[in-house]
Amino acid sequence: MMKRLLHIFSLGLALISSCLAEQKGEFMEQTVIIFKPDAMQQGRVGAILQRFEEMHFHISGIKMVQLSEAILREHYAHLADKPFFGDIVEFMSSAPVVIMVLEGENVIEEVREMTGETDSRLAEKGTIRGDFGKDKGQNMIHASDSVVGARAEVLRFFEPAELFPLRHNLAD
Ligand code: IDP
Ligand code: MG
Repeated sequence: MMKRLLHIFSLGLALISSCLAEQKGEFMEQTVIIFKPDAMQQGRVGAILQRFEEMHFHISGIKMVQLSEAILREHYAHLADKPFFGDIVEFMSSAPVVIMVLEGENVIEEVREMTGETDSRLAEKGTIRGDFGKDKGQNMIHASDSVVGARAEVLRFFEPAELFPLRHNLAD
């Protein structure tokens, strides 16, 4: 219990300090992308990554991992009361995934636009989910949906040593 409280407290502190750093212009906006098991199995990682590179977003971290049920329960905590919660956790832990941090001006919103609706069947053609996804569960990628959400996700999935951010100084 005490350990969990300390963990939440340190996460909060890190969140506040990194948001302040961003406000001061020391960091560019970041977002977290997870190439879900369907993207991995259908060989879509390259095609999707190419879209991000064509937007000139900077890759500040990228790795392949097998996500644990514990980290997925935390990541999808906002859906814990939904009947499909167990299915997402099971699907996302069914195979290793590629996870990355992308950086760029307005990257969170732009990537969400490129990603399309949660339900791939409703996502517009030209979006990642519209072009490659199957349905609501198998929708190719996760992408952060807000600055605060992205910060928490960067801290959740990456160690500082795994990140190579483009520091930008407004005075340069
Ligand atoms: P998002 O990925 O578009 O941000 P969220 O509402 O945050 O959507 O949901 C997270 C993930 O949970 C979705 O990407 C999808 O894989 C899964 N999910 C959401 N709603 C449903 C549903 O109604 N059925 C099955 N899976 C769902
Ligand atoms: Mg979401």
